[in-house]
Amino acid sequence: MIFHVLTIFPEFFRGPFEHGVVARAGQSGLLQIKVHNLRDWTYDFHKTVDDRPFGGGEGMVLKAQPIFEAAESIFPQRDPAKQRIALLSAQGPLFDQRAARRLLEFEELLLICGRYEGVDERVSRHLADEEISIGNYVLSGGELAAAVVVDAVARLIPGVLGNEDSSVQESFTDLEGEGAGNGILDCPHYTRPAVFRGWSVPDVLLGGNHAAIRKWRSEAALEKTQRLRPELLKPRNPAVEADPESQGVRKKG
Ligand code: 9D3
Repeated sequence: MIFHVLTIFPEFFRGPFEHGVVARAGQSGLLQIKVHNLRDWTYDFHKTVDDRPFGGGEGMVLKAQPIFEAAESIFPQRDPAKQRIALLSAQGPLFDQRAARRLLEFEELLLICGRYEGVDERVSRHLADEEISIGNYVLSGGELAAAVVVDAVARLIPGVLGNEDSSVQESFTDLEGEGAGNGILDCPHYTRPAVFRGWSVPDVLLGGNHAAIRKWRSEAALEKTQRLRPELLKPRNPAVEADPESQGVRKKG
């Protein structure tokens, strides 16, 4: 899979993508990450990417032209079935594990990072296939969000994790499941020592009774979910399963 990131801060991505699973996957050829500098598609001396908003108001808006031209040169033969264009913006539908799985189906993903007060709305309406927000909080730009999306999608690529199976039995996998599964959290984990500052590891984990351990883990996972994420145990709106577009999987118009 090829990840393209379009940004005015290409140097931002040196850190995040040069470590961990993403870096190793890059070295083994399972994925490619290409960071593009938006200013490469400007023609004026100052490489202007932003301008004042029509109608007045605070702050600057990223211009449509450099973003459209960048996308057109990154995807010269645009095939929407194989190439996905996503605009990282605070206004988008929330990114989750289900969205990560959905993006995995594309051969190439272009992540456009917003900055300043916003991005010319024509990018959202006439270029991007979808908008993505990573959460209900205000960031100063889309770069951190793009790194999150790359990480979440990249680790789902078969062979990217050392253990091919470990991505299919972890905390949020159930959330992606079809049908009734609402998903619950992973069970708690402990390692040595058996007593740390007076806090003991549950006795059952120290014995070799694997049936008892399985039972404890499943009960502890449920208890932890109830305590930390009670909303996961409530039934989900079935309309979302029937109509993914209601969760922001958007067709272009
Ligand atoms: C403070 C300005 N806001 C209006 C009151 C709008 C706004 C513009 C630009 C809010 C945030 C940003 C920059 N953020 C992103 O580009 C962004 C983002 C985010 O802020 N939160 C969660 N996900 C994302 S993805 C991109």
